[in-house]
Amino acid sequence: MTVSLILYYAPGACSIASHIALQEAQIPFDLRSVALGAGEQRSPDFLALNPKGRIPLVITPFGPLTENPAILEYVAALAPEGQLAPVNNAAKLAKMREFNCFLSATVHVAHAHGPRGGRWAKTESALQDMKAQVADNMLSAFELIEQTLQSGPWVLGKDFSIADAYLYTFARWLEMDRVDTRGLKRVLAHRARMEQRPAVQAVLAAEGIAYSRDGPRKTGAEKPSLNR
Ligand SMILES: N[C@@H](CCC(=O)N[C@@H](CS)C(=O)NCC(=O)O)C(=O)O
Repeated sequence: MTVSLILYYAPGACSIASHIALQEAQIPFDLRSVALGAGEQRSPDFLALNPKGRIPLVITPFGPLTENPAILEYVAALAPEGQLAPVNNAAKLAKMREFNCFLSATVHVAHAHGPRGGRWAKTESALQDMKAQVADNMLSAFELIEQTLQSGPWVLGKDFSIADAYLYTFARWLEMDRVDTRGLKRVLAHRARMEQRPAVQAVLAAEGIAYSRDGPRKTGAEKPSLNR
């Protein structure tokens, strides 16, 4: 089945998970960049497509689709032979969803308390308190992920899946979040392993963003952005 998809994204933002999945799936899609720093996500045109005012947003034949976990599973369903999700194994599928839910509801939110603290608090001292917790909360979450990666090389073990694209998204932010990564050897190795994949390399080039610290460093400097 050929579908026509459009991904609204911002360079280096969480939309990179959906971008990688689309690239891995080798299905045709178009890209539209959204200038988050300029507030384009709150423009009437964008809000008409996604009233949440967030990316990623994918325009599908059945209308707009938001939320990374949902987009990732939709893309996986379009990919041939279940190469991006264990669609025929209920237990593995549930484990993958468990992992993706943790990323979406805990890891992403822990990160957002830094750059987007204004969603939860207004006073300067409350904002500073939340910012100060980001590194610790991200580290606690990533220590659990470090255990998940014990069997490796991928989140689900030997099979690559959309959970790997999603994990890579947040692993890219560890330094920005001032996380002490010394105890996260498997996470860092996973991040470097992701950057060996041609699909990830194509996405970094398309978004114009840099490899992570241990990656092959083939692209130029990351564009400054207020993306997350
Ligand atoms: N729960 C959503 C979160 C999406 C989200 O927060 N996206 C950020 C970029 S990483 C965004 O659009 N931020 C713009 C803003 O908050 O104004 C998902 O997982 O897709």
